[in-house]
Amino acid sequence: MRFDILTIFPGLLESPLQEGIIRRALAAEQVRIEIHNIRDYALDKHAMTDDRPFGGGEGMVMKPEPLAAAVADVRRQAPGGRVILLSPQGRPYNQAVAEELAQLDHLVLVCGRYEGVDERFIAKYVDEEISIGDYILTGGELAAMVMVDSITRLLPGVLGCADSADFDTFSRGGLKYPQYTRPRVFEDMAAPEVLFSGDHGAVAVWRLLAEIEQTMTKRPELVPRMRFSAGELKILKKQGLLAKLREAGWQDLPAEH
Ligand code: 9D3
Repeated sequence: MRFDILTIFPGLLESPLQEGIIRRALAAEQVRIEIHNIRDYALDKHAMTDDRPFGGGEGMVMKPEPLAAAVADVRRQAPGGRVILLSPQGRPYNQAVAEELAQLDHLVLVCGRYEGVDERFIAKYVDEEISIGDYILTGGELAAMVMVDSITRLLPGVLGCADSADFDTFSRGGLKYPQYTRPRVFEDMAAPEVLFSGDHGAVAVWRLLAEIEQTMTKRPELVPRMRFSAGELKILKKQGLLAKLREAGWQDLPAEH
C-alpha cells in the first residue's frame, strides 16, 4: 500500500510514523508513506495556500490551485490512487471502511485546514470525503493518521499472528474480554482464579462470558450484531444465557461469511 498525504503541516505527521508497528511496516516496505507540503505547490511568491471566502464570512478557505498541483505531482509519481479528502462532511469512518480501503494499493489523503476547501477542487479531484467521527478537529491531519494506522495494521504480514488475536473478537462483533498480567494481586485486587487453572476450556468459557458481559454493559447497541460459533452457542445455552442475550436484542441470524 502507498499513502500520499497532502498537508500544510507535515511536521504533525512525522512522529506517529516513527514508532511501533507503522515504523516496522515502513522498514519492511509493506507500506510506503509520502508526505507532501501543499505550500511547495503554491504559485505566488508568498506561497499562499488559503484565502478569504467569496461572499464574506469567518475564516479562510484553502485555495484550489496548490491542491490541484500537488495531486497532479503525486499522479506523475504514482498514477491511479484514490483521492480522499478528510472532511467533517465525509462518510463516517469505521472498521468496515478500513477493511475496504486496505484492499486498494494507493490512497491520496488530502488534509483540509481552516473553514474548508474550495468546492471546485473537491468536485474535480476528490473521489471521496471521509470523516472520522462527530467531533470537531482543527484539521484533517490527525484523521489521516487514524486512517493510516488502522489500514496499515490490516495489510498482509504487518501484524504477527500473536498481534492479530483480536481478530476472533472482532469476528464475534462485541467487545474484548478483560486482560490481566503480573502481579497476581494488585492493590488488593486478585486476577480471576480461572486464569491460573491451566484449564484452557474453562478459560475460553470465562472469556466468552466476559465478552458478552462487557458488551452488554459498555456497548449494548453492539449486542444485536454479535455472532457465535455452534460450540459457543452450546455453552451459552447450557449457561442459560440465550434468553438474556435475546432480551438485549440479540438475534440468532445466520453467519454473514
Ligand atoms: C468551526 C468550523 N466548522 C463549522 C461548523 C467547520 C469545520 C471546518 C473544518 C470544522 C472542522 C474542520 C476541521 N476538521 C477536519 O478537517 C476534519 C474532521 C473533523 O473535524 N472531525 C472528524 N473528522 C474529520 S476529517 C477532517
